[in-house]
Amino acid sequence: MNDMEKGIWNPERECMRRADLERLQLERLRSLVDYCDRNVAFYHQRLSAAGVTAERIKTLSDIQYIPYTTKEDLRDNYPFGLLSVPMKDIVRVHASSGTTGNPTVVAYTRDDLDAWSEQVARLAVAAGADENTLVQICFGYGMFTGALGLHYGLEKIGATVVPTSAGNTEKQLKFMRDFGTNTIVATPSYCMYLAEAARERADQFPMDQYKLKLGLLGSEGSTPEMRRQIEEHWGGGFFATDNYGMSELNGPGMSGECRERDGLHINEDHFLCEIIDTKTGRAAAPGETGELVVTNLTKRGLPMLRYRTKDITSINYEPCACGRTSARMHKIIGRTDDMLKIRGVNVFPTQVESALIGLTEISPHYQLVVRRKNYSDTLEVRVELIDGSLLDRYGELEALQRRIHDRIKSVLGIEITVSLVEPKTIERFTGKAKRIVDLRGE
Ligand code: DLL
Repeated sequence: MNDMEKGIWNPERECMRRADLERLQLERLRSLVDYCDRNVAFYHQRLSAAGVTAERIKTLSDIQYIPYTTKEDLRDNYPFGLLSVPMKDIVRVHASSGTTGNPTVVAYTRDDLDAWSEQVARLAVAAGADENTLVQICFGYGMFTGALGLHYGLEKIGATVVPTSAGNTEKQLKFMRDFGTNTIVATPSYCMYLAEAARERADQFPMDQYKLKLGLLGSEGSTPEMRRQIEEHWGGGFFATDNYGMSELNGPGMSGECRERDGLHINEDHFLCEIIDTKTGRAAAPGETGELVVTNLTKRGLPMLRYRTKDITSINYEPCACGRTSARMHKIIGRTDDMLKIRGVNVFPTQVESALIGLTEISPHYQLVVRRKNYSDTLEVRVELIDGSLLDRYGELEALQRRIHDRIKSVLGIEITVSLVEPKTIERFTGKAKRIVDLRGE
């Protein structure tokens, strides 16, 4: 079954004929609805109120009758209200890093962990990993799903896993050089941070001491331009893929790029995806951009029916040049809730990032500061200089500021202010970068 040599871990599943796949999805959806109805009081009430039973699901489009599940539902049932099995059958618990209110708790049976490892294994192989992979996992171990998710998936394919966790730059770089680490798992921003740190030490440790060839990056958005910079910073043919997932849907493993990097392959036999119009809750037209809604067809410990991810993307059902037939989602464009609305205009941090990349005078670290003045929102983009002495050369500084301003303005279509700050003054993150500082409530 495992066909790593051809770069496909599970061809039987990843290259299914669509008709066969849809038959399997329907069978799994019906079984999941029946399971939720019988084993989770919350779902039983929701499904009964909507008049939905497994028998009512005759085609995949009948999924529309199933009510959505939201993050608020998980929080309201904190910590274990949505479990479908007794605690003795749960072998792992994770939680997402909620900044307000109760965190979102998720739980796995042994079968859930097996399915999760399988999902991650497929995406790791699609990215180019195999049993010769020696990988440093630079995600924080702990309640976050990223580290253990990738850890188990990579072990499953026979890779050598080094669980360095996030932080401790000197150790990370030393292990990379000494172990001959060829693969890194990290957020794009931390991968960039490590590359910068390696370059800063290049006098002592030349860049050719690093053997990194592959980055399985994910857990936060990044533009193609940012990826190009990360790859250039590491050099030596370093190649990075984008990987998507969320705790509520196991963690990493839902979708990821293959070597073609033309969309993120969805593990469709496990995840039934829909795109909806956030405002109306209705299905978007095929290929249209909207909010991603996911039903985890195989998860049992804490099952997830029609989960509203708040992530914005579109889905392409055309087969890929890599040979997989699985649908591909577009890189996440933003979230319905980190989307800033500035004077009526939707703004995503990724738009600002794409305007900044390619300017040699600035580093890839930036922040968007939103304030409210006279009932109107203002956006300040704080950008970090590479050379601090520019701050003393007023003419040059002003010209750079104007250039950045004009670039961002032409992308966003709204007036903004640009502040250029000293090198290394914008906070660095070992996990997800926080780009938005929202001071409107103050
Ligand atoms: O970030 C799971 C994960 C770990 C995915 C490692 C990939 C690699 P959460 O902490 O629950 O789970 O955060 C989920 O992060 O709804 C997206 O908004 C965002 N996100 C995750 N991956 C990407 C990505 C993990 N590749 C939330 N691009 C999601 C953009 C992403 N946003």
